Amino acid sequence: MNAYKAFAVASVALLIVVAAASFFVYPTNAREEYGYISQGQLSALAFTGANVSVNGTGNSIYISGPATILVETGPMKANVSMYSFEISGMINPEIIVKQGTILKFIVVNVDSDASHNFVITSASPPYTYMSGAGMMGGGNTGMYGSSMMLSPASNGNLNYYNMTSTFNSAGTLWYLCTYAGHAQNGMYGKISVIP
Ligand SMILES: [Cu+2]
Repeated sequence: MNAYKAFAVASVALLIVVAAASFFVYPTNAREEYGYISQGQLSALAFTGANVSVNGTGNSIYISGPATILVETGPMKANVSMYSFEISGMINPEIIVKQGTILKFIVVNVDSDASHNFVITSASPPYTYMSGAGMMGGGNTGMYGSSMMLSPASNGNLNYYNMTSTFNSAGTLWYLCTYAGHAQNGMYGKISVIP
């Protein structure tokens, strides 16, 4: 084996070791993932996955087990307030989740002229103009998680943030946008964790 070959083999071996170490050190449910996607990539994401039942007439979604939920912030739709979340085709639906469930939220800001985030809290409405002041998270902070503030879409790039929350205790929680004035104007919804 010449020196070049030995170097190449050593490099590949090192890459494998580093990749394996990253995998074990950072489980996916603890890693913050963010960036931007195109409208086409968003369309490919727009799914209702396993363990998810949508009740359109009840404006609710029931989740019986581990699932991935797509949350679009600030939908640009006629007759829909910009102070909204769109989940599985519904506006600010109640999310009913079985206790103990791990949910991955893919939060995508589809609004082209406002920033939004997605924060889970036990603080109930009504919310004030600055309701988010004490809740503002820079990442997966707080008991149930919060996305970073996502800038408006620009040049077809939609900012997203992935977060994972485990709902271990039965009770009522809320999701909201903590940008000043948004929750006050209705940008929130209920999460019911049921035994
Ligand atoms: Cu907002």
